[in-house]
Amino acid sequence: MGVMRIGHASIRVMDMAAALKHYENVLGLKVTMEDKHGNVYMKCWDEWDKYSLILTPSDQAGLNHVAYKCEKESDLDELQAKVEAWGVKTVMLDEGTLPATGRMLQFHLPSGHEMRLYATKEYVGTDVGTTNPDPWPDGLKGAGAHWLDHLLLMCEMNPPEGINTVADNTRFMTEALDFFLTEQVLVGPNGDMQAATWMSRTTTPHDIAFVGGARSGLHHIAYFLDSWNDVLKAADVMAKNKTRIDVAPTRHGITRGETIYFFDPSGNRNETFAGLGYLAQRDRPVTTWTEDQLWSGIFYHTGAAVPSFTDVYT
Ligand code: M3P
Ligand code: FE
Repeated sequence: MGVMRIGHASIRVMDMAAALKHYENVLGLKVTMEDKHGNVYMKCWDEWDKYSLILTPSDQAGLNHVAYKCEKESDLDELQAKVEAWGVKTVMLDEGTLPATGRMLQFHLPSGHEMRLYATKEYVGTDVGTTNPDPWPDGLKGAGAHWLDHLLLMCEMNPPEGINTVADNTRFMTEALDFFLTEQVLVGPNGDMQAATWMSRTTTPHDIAFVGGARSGLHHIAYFLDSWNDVLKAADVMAKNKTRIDVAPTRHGITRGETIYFFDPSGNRNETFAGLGYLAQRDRPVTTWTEDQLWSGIFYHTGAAVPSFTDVYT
């Protein structure tokens, strides 16, 4: 009951043709639909709902909203009551507000990011079907990403002013949406201030993450790959396509993920992410990273600070 998983991200792009080339040729998504406003809807081969990415034409990059899929329509009513009781205003958007999608519960996280919950989206099936399926389809392009895995949101944090929307979001997601905490970075003189958190509703280390920054924004959207070998191959694809790589293949201490960070042509950061990390469970003890080991958590091998990684985002 409640939230099952990440459903889609709606992001702004400045050059639709360049964005399409990127998401098709580098990540391997396919276009499934376009609307009369010029928005383009895409999905990965291993996803079964109509879309997981909406590209909207704009003069600026960044996130419009992130949506999570609930199990049942009635979950939306129950969660609306819980979110409102927590003190966050909501709007129930009508079915069809987004094409091929049922009604959506819309609200803003304490950090200001727009989140939507929905329970119904048109089923189109994966590219291998459900009867005696092959392990992967023919004709995959680029990295051949399996699915949209998670988002990382930068959240306004200004401790002298008493502002920490990482902690606020984490409490909201726990209390109102029943996510559980898997990992956190604790900072400050008493080592008790949440500067970053990773949260789950599934059995993987994170379905969403929050990191403190000067302003709220989108740090990255991440796509799942099967293996470290696929991560290496994805980097080859990026080099061939002259993709702007931010961080070449390496491993996170946090989540144990195997990763590459790179940018779409508008400057939205993407990640390809492999490894299930560990079995995330509600009773698993929360992993804590201390301020002095923060960068080992982010880039395990070097442990070296890469300021542009946390300072540059849309
Ligand atoms: C991940 C991940 C930051 C850490 C990022 C970690 C931005 O993206 O998937 O575990 O500090
Ligand atoms: Fe990530």
